[in-house]
Amino acid sequence: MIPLEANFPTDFAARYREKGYWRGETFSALLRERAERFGSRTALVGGDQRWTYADLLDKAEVAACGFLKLGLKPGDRVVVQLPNIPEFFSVVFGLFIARLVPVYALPAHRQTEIVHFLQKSEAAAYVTAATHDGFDYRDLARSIKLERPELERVIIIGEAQEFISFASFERDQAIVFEPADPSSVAFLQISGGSTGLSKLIPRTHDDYIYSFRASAEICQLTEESAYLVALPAAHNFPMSSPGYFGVFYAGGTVVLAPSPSPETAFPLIEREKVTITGLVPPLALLWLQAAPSSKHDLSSLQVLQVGGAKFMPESAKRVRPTLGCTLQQVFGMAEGLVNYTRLDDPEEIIVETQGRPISPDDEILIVDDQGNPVAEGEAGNLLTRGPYTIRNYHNDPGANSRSFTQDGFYKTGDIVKRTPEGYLVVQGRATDHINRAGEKISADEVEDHLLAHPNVFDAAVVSIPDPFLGERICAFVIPQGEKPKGPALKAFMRTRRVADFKVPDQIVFVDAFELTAVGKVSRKELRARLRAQFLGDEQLKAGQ
Ligand code: OOB
Repeated sequence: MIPLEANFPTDFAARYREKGYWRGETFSALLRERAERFGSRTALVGGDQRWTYADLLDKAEVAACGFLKLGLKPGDRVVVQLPNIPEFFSVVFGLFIARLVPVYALPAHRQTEIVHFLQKSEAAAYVTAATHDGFDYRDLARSIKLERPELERVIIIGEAQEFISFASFERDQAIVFEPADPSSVAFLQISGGSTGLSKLIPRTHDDYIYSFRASAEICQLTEESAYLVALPAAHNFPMSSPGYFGVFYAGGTVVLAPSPSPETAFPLIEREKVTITGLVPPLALLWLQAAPSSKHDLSSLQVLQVGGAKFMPESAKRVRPTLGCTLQQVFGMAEGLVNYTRLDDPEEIIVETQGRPISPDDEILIVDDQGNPVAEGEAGNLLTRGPYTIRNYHNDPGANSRSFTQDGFYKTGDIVKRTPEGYLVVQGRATDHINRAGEKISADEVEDHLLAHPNVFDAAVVSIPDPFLGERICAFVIPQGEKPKGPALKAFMRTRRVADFKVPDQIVFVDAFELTAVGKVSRKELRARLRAQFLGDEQLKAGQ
């Protein structure tokens, strides 16, 4: 098995410890300590369940015993694909206690993505729910097993059918839990996937706990805080910015929303007196639209965080007057670096910028395409290095050489500029992915699927600005033989067993891609040209 490595150089690691960022805390020790300190306080509310901190520890220990009794060994990786249900937390903390390594998949992922995660991480087990949102994950598990018969352990929350039932896990007094090494990799997060399939991001106890401990402080969380998990729990934003881990750190309450829609979220905010939540921009727009006529009392909400994609100043301005709370912009990435506007910043900074880094030791470089620093205030490529930013992806030498500089800076792919106060303003990005409502979709990956269709000669996938989603996926397709219909191509994408959010929103058929005089054009240039052509061509736009 390929070892999990974080690769922080020893001098950096020593400095991060010396400065008190890395304190040798681990997830399991944290939960134990919190259960002792806050035992009877409510940790978690989800569906009709309310768990205290003591309940959460108890259930996580039972889960840990169950996983170990299946023959899993410390260090084994386990793909976890669960919706926002309380068991997400008993599973994840159970894995931490057993020193197993969660690999987080989103509920929207399908066979192609899950198989990729299983393979890349060499996972020994897969945990999922029986059904969610009208989808049967047991059917998914069955077809995954056909493709990967070596996947022996499939654990189901709910009616397990032929699989292993999570409900059958029992405590075993004979099992002794060994403490984890705080500098070891605690879990694998998935990248947005700017080129090809998602990469796996190794995060250590030390680095990740620092990021949410400091985030909890920036967001002024206390035991009285109630955080609504409106986004999928597996995503880095609700996980740690400050997210539910930040709330557990502070001893507050985590409230799970099965859906982020105002109809579901607003009653929960009223009932549980939610104080803070995080949304992607399209959801924030929906909430802004729904709030004025809502009969629910949203007055407990103190902070609305918005991040994952650019929140435009005109929308940002509306948050305080409409919802009566403070907006906090969050510009982060699963690879590490997270920026926040601070709660007491002037309104102009809150509205116009995407915040500044968590840590004084987050190093920020803004460089031109040759790697030279741009003049202060100019836009350039954002590179970063710091106490909670990874130095490498797991099991991916190609991505590692592309995404990191020689001296260990992560190339974010984002184009930013920095204000004189040190706040970042996101201007765009250098890579060709599509940021669709906060979901990052690789243009390469979608093109590859389209090219598998017998009547597709070539395809170029680009992002098109969208008033609601921020960006939508547009595929330019050159047909061959019988020209397929747009809906048929979309249906074909679905047969490729990928997450639905990767299916192009729009398909434009063209006869050819314009070539340069030498007859050669990079995909990047081609996409840029098609995009410009689309945006300038009223006929193309009207034809959709
Ligand atoms: C968050 O994480 P990822 O890994 O899904 O995506 C990271 C990318 C960034 O590199 C940037 O391109 C984009 O998402 N992004 C933003 C943004 N926040 C993220 N672009 C413009 N404005 C923003 N506020 O999306 C994520 C992770 C932790 C906290 C928040 C978001």
